[in-house]
Amino acid sequence: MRMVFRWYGKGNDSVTLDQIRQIPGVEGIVWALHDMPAGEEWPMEKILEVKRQAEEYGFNVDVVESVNVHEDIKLGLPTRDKYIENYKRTIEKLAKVGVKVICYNFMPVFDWTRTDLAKKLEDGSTALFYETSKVDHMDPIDLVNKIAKNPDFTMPGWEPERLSKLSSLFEAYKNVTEEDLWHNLKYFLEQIIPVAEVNDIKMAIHPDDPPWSVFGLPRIITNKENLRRFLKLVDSPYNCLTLCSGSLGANPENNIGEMVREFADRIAFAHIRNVRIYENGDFVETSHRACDGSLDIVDIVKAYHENNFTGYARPDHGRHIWNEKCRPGYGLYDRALGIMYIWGIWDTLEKLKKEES
Ligand code: DNO
Repeated sequence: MRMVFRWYGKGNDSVTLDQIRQIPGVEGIVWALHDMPAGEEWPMEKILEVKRQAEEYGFNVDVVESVNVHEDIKLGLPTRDKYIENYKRTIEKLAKVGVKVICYNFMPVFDWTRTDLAKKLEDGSTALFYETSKVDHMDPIDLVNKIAKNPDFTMPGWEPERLSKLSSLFEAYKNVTEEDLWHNLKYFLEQIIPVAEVNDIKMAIHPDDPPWSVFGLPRIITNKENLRRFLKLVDSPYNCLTLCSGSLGANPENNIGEMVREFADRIAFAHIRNVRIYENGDFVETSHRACDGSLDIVDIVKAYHENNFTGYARPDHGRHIWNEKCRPGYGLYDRALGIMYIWGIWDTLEKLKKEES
């Protein structure tokens, strides 16, 4: 397992490379050009600049998260081809600086969805929270109008500057079914994966977070059957998964250890974090420790270990602790604690394995 840590870039992250360097066993940063709009070709100078910054601290830049997919590709519009061409050019450029894995997602309109970015936990820390009834009973267009009138009432990802785009996007997706989305994803993969193969870059799709339809939008990367279907769309060792325990794990029917065991050779990137699921389906992000949440993180790490996982892993989100001011879910402290928990499990398993042999 090769440990990496997400870093949003100089001036864009409260965490510094100097700090990340002091977390045991982190060999690379997970990065992206966050100011590049989806669909555009990434400029080489900017790519090289991140590489230079990372290498100054001894980090590799093997993992990019994410090269975002333009909505026209997900919608299957005729304009998609030019965005797919740009995507291919970006893959080629990233290969030139040694990138090995590109994480992306195929969620319509929104990436991850939460209703509260700072839910207070019993111990005084705060964490990302999802309230099912709030999302289920919401008419998105109604909400768009409501926010336009009262900017104090908002949701993560619904910032006023996105509002105008939101209503037209909801309109565009009105008749798009899950099967349409599968179809559009296959079209995208059939073009992208051959380029990834030639350039030795694994394309690792991130599951939908949460793994069910939100606001009536279709979502398909949600459970074991669908992961199987996804991997067969283009059956190549370069068509891979980012197996995110916290995203898939928000549905108690998803057994993450089982998924790791089934898909191990196609997992290029592991996101490891815990969530506590309540009886009504709400969930909150917790510390990584197994007993703090609903996911058996020990079994998940064990599943990777059993499979001699040599891919990349990151601690994913953390709580906000010790009064840290940071990007939601992306503080230094709790993610560093998460890494030490993962290493604790991993090193113990390594030692037992050596003693047994
Ligand atoms: C959340 C992340 C996601 C992920 C994208 C991948 O913190 O795991 O935003 O980066 O879904 O494209």
